[in-house]
Amino acid sequence: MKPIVGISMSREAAEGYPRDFLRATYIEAVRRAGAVPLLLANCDESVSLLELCDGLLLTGGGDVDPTTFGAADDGTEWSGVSPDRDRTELALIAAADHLNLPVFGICRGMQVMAVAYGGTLIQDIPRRRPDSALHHSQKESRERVTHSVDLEPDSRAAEVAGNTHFEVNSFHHQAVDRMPDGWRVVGRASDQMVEAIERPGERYLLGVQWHPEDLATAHQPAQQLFEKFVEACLAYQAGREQHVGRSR
Ligand SMILES: [Mn+2]
Repeated sequence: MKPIVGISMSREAAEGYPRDFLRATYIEAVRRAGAVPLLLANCDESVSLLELCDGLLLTGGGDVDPTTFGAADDGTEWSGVSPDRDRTELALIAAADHLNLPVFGICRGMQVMAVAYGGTLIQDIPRRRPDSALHHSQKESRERVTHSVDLEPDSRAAEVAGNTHFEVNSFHHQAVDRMPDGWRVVGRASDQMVEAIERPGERYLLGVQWHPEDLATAHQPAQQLFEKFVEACLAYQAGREQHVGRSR
């Protein structure tokens, strides 16, 4: 059986009603890499579905509530804050830890990983870093690349992407600020904004600030981010099947 990747979802209001949704490029990227996507709704019960999963993909979306990382509201204009989503994803990350699952975080997903392990976020790049000449909230379409990233040559991120310097897309006004203990910044934009993080060690814990799911068909590093993550999920699945009681 193919490995199963649990995928977190956005929660935002549409026409006045809250809804959970996911852009289909995430689903297609996971499928192309050879895994089965399992969408995880924003509710406490989703944590039990992780028992079925071989990996967790944390997706992009609205801002993380600053109270989750102990920050005061600094007057930033928030967009898409959802306490239900924050609570669900923080619980999923804790459960993934317990299960030793591989985790891949994209955009908000990388930020929520940093917060879950004790890091903080820059709440609004234009306010905190007005000197940045880069536009991290690009107006171009999602499959267009607009700034470069440099990855640390000895990082998992560089090994996975197969390259240390390439162009990416960018849809964020927040960024990782203080890093959690035991984690490492492994990618930066030319204005030094954090673009990739990982926790060194055997377990696959990697986050990127850009959106490889929107680039993956034409962009080799983006495609490989999904393929190598699914390889880690396959290895997890193989290990799980050796343990009586954890097979399905
Ligand atoms: Mn960026």
